[in-house]
Amino acid sequence: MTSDSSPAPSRVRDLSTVDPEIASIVGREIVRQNTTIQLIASENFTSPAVMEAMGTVLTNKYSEGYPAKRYYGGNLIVDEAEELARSRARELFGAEHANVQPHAGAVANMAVYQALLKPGDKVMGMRLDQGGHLTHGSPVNFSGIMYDFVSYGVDETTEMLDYDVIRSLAVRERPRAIVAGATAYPRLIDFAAFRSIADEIGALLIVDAAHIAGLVAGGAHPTPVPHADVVSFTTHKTLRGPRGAAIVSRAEHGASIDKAVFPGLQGGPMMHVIAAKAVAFREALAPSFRDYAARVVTNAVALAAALTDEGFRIVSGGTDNHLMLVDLRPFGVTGKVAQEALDTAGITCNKNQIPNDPEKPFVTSGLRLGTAAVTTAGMGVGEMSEVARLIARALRGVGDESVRRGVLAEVHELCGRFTPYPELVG
Ligand code: DSN
Repeated sequence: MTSDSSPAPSRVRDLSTVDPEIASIVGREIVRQNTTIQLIASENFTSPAVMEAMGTVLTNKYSEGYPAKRYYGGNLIVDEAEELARSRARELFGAEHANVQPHAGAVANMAVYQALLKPGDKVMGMRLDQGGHLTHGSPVNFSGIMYDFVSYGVDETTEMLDYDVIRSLAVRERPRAIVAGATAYPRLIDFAAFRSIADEIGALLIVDAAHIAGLVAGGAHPTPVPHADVVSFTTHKTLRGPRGAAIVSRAEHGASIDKAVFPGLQGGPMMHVIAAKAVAFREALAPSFRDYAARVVTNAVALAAALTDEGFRIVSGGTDNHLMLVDLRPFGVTGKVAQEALDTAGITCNKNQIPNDPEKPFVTSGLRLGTAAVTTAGMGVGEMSEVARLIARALRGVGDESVRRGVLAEVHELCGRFTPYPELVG
């Protein structure tokens, strides 16, 4: 209830007046992102333009259906936003069809499976504890419950995909589809090899490019699009867009993908987010994005090398993409302890199982580090050495308050030089 003398809440423009608690949370999160180092491999700093598109009246519109085929009126204007997003996605990835409505990567994968498979079909995917994803057949996920997944992993010695072993498994199991893609695999994925394996057994090839979508768009990772039947990806990781997902595919799968997303799984699309996806695709089509994608990889290679110099073991000996897996066992700390120690020292990352990890998923022996966000913030190869030194110092001094404070002070100084949102204050 509002009194006659005060404006209705919807007319008050200032969040801090309408909801001081949420305003305070937003303000403190701005400070956290501006003053600490973000190394979570699936995160990035999206642009002010993308965020502006998300905070618009497009959030008010109900648009079930697709452009020119909506269930409600009043959609002619937002249709233009979805058309722009679809055509830019097709152009960016050289794809025949695009669906930009999935709210998240997991929903995108669910839609892909629903479009191409029947419950109970056999599918091959990468094991979660070897670098895959929950939706690639984990027994606790819908994918493992609804479909008969068989899993491949990495070679025990090289810690890389062995395409001969994957081929043998595929020939033996004869899945209806093969899922290629990962959330914690630091090497290039050979999509042509996956296509040839799929062709040998008449299987579909589904690529989950969530992590590498920005690298693919920027030419820093070989594209899966010509090889795959369908490619799903999230828009907020290396692609640097709003939180959400999209699916690109061959034209022949377009109608069934669209039907699976809506009405199969989702209701109304988020038109404000779709508009923001269109902005992100436009940004990724700009020549400067190619430079960004290349720098993400150069920084990852530099960070992995600097961490090796500090005494860490890097899984598979290095990285070709935006991320690396750090084996912490030489330092005698678990992933859980390391994540918490680094968090309190101003370095944000996530614990992650390494291949054949003796520790449980909530403890782990490793960390996953990515360079997409720090590269957006402007850091380069020199700063990667500084970051590696700070990580090593923090983890050599776990439990030592003076070490923690010293690292945090240096983190603040570094982030003062590379602030992602200097125009935003908390
Ligand atoms: N949570 C994502 C990641 O961090 O890779 C995967 O869904």
